[in-house]
Amino acid sequence: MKRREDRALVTGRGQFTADIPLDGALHVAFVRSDVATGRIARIECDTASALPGVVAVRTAADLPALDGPVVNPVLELSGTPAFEVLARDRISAVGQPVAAVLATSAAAAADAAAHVVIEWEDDVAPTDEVAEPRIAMQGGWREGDVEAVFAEADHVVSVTVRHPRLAACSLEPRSIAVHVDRVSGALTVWLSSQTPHRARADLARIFGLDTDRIRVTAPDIGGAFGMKASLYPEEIFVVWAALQTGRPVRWHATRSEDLVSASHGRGGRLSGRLAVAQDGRFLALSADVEMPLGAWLTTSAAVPTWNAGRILPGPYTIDSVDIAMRGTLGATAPVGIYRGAGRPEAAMLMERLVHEAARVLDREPVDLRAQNLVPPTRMPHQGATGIVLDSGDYPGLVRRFRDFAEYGTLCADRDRRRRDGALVGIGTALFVEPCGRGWESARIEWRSDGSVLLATGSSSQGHGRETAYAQIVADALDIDPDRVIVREGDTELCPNGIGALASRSTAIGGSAVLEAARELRAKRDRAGRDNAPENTIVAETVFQCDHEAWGSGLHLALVSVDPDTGMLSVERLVCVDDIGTVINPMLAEGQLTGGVAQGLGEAILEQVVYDADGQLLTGSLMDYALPRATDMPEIGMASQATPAPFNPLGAKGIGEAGAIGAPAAILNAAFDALSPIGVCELDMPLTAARVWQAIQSAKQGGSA
Ligand code: SMO
Repeated sequence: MKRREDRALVTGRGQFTADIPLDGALHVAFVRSDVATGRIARIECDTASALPGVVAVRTAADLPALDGPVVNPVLELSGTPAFEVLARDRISAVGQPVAAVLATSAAAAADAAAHVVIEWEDDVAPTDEVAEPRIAMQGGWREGDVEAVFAEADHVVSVTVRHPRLAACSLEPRSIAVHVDRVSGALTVWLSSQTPHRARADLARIFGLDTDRIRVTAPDIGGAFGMKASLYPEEIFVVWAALQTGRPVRWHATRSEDLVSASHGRGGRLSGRLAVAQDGRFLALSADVEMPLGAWLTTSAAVPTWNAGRILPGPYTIDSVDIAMRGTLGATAPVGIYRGAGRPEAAMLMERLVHEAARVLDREPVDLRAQNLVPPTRMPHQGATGIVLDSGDYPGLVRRFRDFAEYGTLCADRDRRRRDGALVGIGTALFVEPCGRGWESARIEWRSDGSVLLATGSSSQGHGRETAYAQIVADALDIDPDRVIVREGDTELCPNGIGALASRSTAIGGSAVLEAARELRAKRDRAGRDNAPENTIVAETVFQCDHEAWGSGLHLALVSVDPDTGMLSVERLVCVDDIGTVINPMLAEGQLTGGVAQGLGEAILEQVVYDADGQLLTGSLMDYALPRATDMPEIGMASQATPAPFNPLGAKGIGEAGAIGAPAAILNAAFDALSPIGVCELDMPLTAARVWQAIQSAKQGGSA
């Protein structure tokens, strides 16, 4: 079934937050800090205030103290920085909002913002903050006598991986429009969000309002990727301004505003050691996970660090682990969840260690993995960090991969090209992916005209939920999907819910939809078809799942390197994934493709760069390199399904799989291509300049 959302979207009839008509709305433009640290000496607003169309210029002095997001404490939090809507005294990062102009048009607001002058006093140099990172969260796991195992192991391999800091770059930047009802004072907030109910709860808390006085609507969303799961200072300001003026207020971020102040992803430094027996058994793992957090903490700020640590042992039986994690603050934009949220970091470190172990033991890497996998007979399996792998057939996945990828032939081709002098490599990555737990809601009505109305607490961030949920309902009720109307992303029309994140919207959200549909069917059968046209039948469920569903995948990259320029080409990618029950293969393929594109971006192109003064050097898409269609190779895709046992759909997640598997496969392939000429250190993104430099260092025998 094709995406029913697309007809409107591709004919320009989608309705994004910026498309919402609001008569007489004021537009906001933010004046942002152009230094990373320092004290605000004076803000000169008079010139800006006098410009045509300007209604007000606001600074922190005009604002009450307003709270920010509440950080999900999956790790022990310490030294949580203050949250500020507009900087009051001290600056914490380049791009931090310092003042805001309210004007009758977006252009007038932007013009006036350019006339606000901020005078600074330097007191702390940003480099000092970089030199002494402040720890804001930490945690870890110790299982077994790790040091003794390392001391006695035949081999110990070690690896350090530095992840580039990434920008989510959703097609639609952050966007908010707010309307205050003049009579009731009730607030309507259109917000480009993947978590509308959470946004409502946060706004109610921050402004001391009842939740039923606030309606948050997430209309069409042009991507989110984790970046739109937490409220931002800018958004809180817009709501405050609407409440304060009683007028509609709106703000639609520019691309550059998103690059400088939306939450970034990745950026971690992970190092690990793996103890391996001569016969190939993995004996112990020790790892150190250090993640940047930026200047303030989003709702899920701790999640990437926590995920990276707990998922690290992956699909392998490793009984002894010593894993330490830290999140550190810095004078930059915040770093939060971004497609994968720690899963890519875990897979990368583990799979680099596996490839390194294979090199040292002179073993074939896929073969070495197969020896150490948790067997299906031991599912569910509790790992050393407390994670419970619910299901999966990892050896089966390996067999399917070997067969589908024609792995033996690919390797033979590589060896032949290598003998002819080419720099060519194959890398593989086997990973597991936890896909949400907790609850989600759904309400279904059988209406007198024979249509079925589904309202889901889950939501879409542009990833086709309307289509998938209509299919689930149609299957359960044995009706045509066209008869199913889907409402999502609206706190007034939908039951309380969580939203679209953590690869949960099918496994958890879809299961809630299925349970509600089954209940509806049972009610209808009890009522009998004769009564149905007159009496609307309703079913409402909250589905609760205490176990995560764990997807898995084995991805392969084939790369070649031009020895003269360092240009790395990803020639082929193969993805074999186990996502349990698949609702819509086309949607799954789309999700995987998008994830692979973002994973390839991390591996070879993308990087947010700050200089030593904390200045952002990648403030536009001229400098921040997103993958284009021509950068994407052919992707071979195959699947194997082991249904998830703890949700009624049997579904696992696919939204993040490509972003997890692709970078590790590509980095492993790059090492495979370049280690024969002595390259043993390479950092992402694998730009031509970096690869060329690594080749030159190796030639001079100076590679670290
Ligand atoms: S990184 Mo996600 O949207 O949980």
